[in-house]
Amino acid sequence: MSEAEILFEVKDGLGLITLNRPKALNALTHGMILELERVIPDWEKNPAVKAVVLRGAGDRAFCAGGDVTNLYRESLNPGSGTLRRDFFYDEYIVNRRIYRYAKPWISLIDGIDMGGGVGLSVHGSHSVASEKFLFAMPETTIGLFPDVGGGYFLTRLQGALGTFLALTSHRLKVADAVWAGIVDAHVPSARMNELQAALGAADIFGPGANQQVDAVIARFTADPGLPTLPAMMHDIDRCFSAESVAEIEAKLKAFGSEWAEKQLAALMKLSPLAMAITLEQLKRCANRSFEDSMTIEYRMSQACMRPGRDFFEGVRALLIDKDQKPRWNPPTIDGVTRAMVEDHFKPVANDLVFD
Ligand code: QUE
Repeated sequence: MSEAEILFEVKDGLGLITLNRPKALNALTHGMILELERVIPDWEKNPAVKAVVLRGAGDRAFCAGGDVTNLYRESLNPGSGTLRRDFFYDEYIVNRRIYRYAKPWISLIDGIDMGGGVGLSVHGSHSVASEKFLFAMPETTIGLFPDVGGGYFLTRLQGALGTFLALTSHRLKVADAVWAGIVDAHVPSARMNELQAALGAADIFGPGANQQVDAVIARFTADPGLPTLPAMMHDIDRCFSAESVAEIEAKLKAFGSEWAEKQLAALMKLSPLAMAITLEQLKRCANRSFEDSMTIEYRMSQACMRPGRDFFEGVRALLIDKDQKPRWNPPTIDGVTRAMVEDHFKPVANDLVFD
């Protein structure tokens, strides 16, 4: 008997969800996504559930992302399965359900929260993070783009911060994430269980439910320390407000600081096409509804799943063979054409469109 990958329990009026693949850093499988979509609509209507609390099992991760290795495995037998279509489709439906959820959706984040994990936490009504929190949208590292609603939430951060996080995969600790508004508050790891018990004991109902949750969280909030981003924002805005990836690279070169050189070196390792489509994604999603953003991202995801695309090479190099040497196609940003980028934004069969 293998243990369930995701656990559900209703206790003290809370719908408790535990992502339960600790050895895989709780990375989301398609099965976990389908289970979420089976249970959480019911909890939204069920009067025995006043709020949802989401946690990750083990002591390292909340959720490290989507289980991209299964997508890679499917690609080894072209035409063999539908995971490449259904995984993203069903994941984005869950992201949208969380964004529109009628009850408090509270993520207690006690470790790594990246990619697909962020899609479960950032769109909810509340999120708290411990000193073990580590955030990133690292998809350009594997030839993908910051999906799960990245186009929506990254473009609503201050200045060019979202573009910076999306392109460089830069990691944030809790103080910076609170400062940026990516999580609501810092709660020490040692007090997470106590916070959950207090939520279970609290009155949470009606139109004041979110404020009632705020008040409980406030009792456990601690100072996360000094953020590093404020001192960086001037440089981020100068270098990452640009029309193209080539322009960002040129600005970083011209800037000539140690910080700029470090960012440029980071960009040089990433998929040029992934960076180009990511910048286009952010432009297109900046003033769109959540639903429109998800439709855009679904089209992009399907274009990235076509045979021979950088995604498979990225997963191979970083997660399968672990040689850390992806051979991107095209290898540099000047090989990326307008047509290659546009190809990621066309309607697809089985399109994800919300009414
Ligand atoms: C970039 C990414 C991801 C990544 C590594 C990157 C990503 C992702 C995983 C991941 C982590 C743990 C697992 C797993 C996958 O790693 O999105 O199956 O067990 O999900 O450099 O974007």
